[in-house]
Amino acid sequence: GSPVRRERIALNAFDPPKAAHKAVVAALRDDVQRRLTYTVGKDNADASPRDWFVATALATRDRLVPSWLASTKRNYQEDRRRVYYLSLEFLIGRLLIDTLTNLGLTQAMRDALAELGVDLDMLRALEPDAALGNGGLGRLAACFMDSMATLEIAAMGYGIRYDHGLFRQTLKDGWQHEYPEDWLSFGNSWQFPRPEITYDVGFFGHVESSRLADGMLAHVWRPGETIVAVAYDTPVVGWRGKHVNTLRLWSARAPDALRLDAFNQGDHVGAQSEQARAEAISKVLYPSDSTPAGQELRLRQEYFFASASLQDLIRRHLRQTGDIHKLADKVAIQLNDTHPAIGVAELMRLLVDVHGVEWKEAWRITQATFSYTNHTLLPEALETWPVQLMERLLPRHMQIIYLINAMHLDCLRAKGESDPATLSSVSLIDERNGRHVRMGHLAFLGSHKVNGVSALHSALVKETVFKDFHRLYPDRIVNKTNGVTFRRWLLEANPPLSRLLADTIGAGVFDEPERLIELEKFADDVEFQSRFAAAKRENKTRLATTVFERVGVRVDPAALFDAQIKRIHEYKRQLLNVLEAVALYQDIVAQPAREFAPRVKIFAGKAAASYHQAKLIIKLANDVAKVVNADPATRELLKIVFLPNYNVSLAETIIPAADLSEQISTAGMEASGTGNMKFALNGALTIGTLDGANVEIRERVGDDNIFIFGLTAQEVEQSRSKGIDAREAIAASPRLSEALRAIAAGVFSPDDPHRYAQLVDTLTYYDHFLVAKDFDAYWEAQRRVDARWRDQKAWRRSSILNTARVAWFSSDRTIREYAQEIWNVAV
Ligand code: B1H
Repeated sequence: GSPVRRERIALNAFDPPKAAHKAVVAALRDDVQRRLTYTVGKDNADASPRDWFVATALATRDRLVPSWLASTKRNYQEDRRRVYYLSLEFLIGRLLIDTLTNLGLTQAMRDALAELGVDLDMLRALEPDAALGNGGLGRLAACFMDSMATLEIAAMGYGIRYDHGLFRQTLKDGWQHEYPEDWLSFGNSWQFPRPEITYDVGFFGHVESSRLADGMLAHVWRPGETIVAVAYDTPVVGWRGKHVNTLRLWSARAPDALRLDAFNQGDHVGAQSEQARAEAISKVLYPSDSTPAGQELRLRQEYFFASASLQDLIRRHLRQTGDIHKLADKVAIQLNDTHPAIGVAELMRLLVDVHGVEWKEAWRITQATFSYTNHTLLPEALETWPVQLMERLLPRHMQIIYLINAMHLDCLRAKGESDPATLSSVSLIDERNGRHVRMGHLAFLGSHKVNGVSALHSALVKETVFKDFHRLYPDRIVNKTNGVTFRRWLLEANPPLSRLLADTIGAGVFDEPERLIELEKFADDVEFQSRFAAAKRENKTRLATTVFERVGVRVDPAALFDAQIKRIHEYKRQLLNVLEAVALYQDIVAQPAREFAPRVKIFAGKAAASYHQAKLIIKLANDVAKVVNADPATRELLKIVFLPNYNVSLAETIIPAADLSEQISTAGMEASGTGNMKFALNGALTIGTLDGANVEIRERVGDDNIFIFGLTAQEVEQSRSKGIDAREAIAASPRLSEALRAIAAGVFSPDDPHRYAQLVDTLTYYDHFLVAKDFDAYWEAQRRVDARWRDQKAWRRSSILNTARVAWFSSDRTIREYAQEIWNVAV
């Protein structure tokens, strides 16, 4: 951006010019007032806090619309290459403070509302989280949208406007219960409905083939069902409001809102049911993180949004260039995992059947346009669809997939590849138990670049799932280590630290995060250390209040705050953490004279509703917490809390307050992690395995400022190949034995002493995630944590060095790499 434009919006929360600030405050106050009166339609005296929220959100939105329209216009006028990010998940969270921050208007809005007698922080808490995602994959998409706008890339996100996002979790007696989430019940102030932007999306039916004059076959798909996709746009503003992109989410409607003919014939119920069937497609987010649902409705969701998005971007491209053959010159499409991979077949269909492009040319365009991000290696997570289902639901796409497969296998045979095992492993069809279409293979073949999300994960992608593909196409797989937006995860989530950074190294650090490295020279400065600790303390006090409000447990902000917050999954090993808590509790009870570092263990996270083992682990954490917290013998040395309904907003409260970040997955299983980056940025020290991006975090913060333990990915593989019976490992660890004995004996479940018998059994005989093998190393690493904590000077130094050295994990860096190495767009 030019210095002039910077100046105009340099209403940086840290340094607003006085006169300008006053004028901005007055204007915002009048705008909010006008919105309250004329849009909400309420008198100040009658306005509820929610009315004020809506008025404030709309007044804020008004401030980004001019930049949004200008960005859109500029994209057209400069005929810019466009990036489309296709994702079934966008885990956005709240937008009020995010938007104000990016516009540099937070303080001004706070002052404007104060003049109206309204408190911004009270309004902030009223906004429902947009929870259109499960976990890391969805949150990554949201961080990427922020960074693409910040880097002024002409980008658009495409997804589904679910009526209901990720379920709301409550804990009743320690058990998880799920309730529908209802983020739209009071409207959505950020979205612009676009009822005029609609596309037909077909399902079922048959394919008609006819011979053309030139002897070629033409195919027309006659769908048996048509659903209408309706667009809803949300502006996505980048840092300093320079550029605004669009997140376009599709909602499903029946072709005619109410089939009037049926209605008139008195079949009101029949007419409604057709509508209900159509609208089911955008009704609810599938609530499984890392394991696909495999149900027909999920495939309908995937095709629905892939088709609508491709039709929309092709229409835009044709309006701009009039030449379908130039699509790959003007468009890059990123597939966020395989969820939109059916788009490869859909683009081929649109090019060949609808736009009359010759097959080979269509394939060239498709490959040059798409690229694909893999987010997991878990075998159960790799999407496949039964051929029968695909043939029934999408008959033309099934034909196209067969044609792509034939072309692909012919090409390999022509290159001399004849090994049947290789050919069957790279086939798009898995013939092993019932025929299935492998969506990962389709995404790989249809893309010019395939990427993993951390250095370790990308290496494993080459060695495992895509081993044969990698040998055949050695240049296709690349690494793009994940990142997080520092706007949300530092500036907005952690005002005390942000102010300190601005004071110490200058507010410019939010334009150039690399300047965080300048903190290094303050790492041993006692004065700075105490200010750094004071900022942390402020966040911890705030979290202590939240903890008391939500679960009624008093925690001491002076204790070490140890947090593991993420989806509950066996591979993430919350169980390992709970076992360590039990062992620690037993130590405290057994050795009352020993010195212990006071600790608060904080858990939060949701389990997929059908994932029984994960739900039992939640119950165990709560059972252990109940006993430990009630036992006077712990003398406040150990408290355990499980905060319900983990979401983006709760993460924003916990992460800035954490001292210790638990990243303890079985090595080789967490593709990257992004919470790990957020914690380190906010000065928490990591205890973790050499998994995902932990490896790269260690490289940057230095071995002395992170607590690494446990088996490496290689050792995990070797260990598993020898068997997963854990009896030997348990016998070798008196501490683990004792903890398991107590759990199995019902010490933490006196109301149901056998509750954990099966869980302990499974761990003993089928320890697939190597909890037992890693236990002693984890315990020992935790005691290293204690030792560092007792030396507060050393702890603060490490904490400062974490913040100083993780600038590289900004999603701006990640997106710059995608832009240069995958999308071929200038940044
Ligand atoms: C990640 C998923 C995922 N990997 C299937 N895979 C889903 C798979 O609904 N489904 O079917 C939903 C989500 N999510 C996560 O992606 C990884 O586990 C993290 O390690 C990684 O940081 C994140 C972003 O790359």
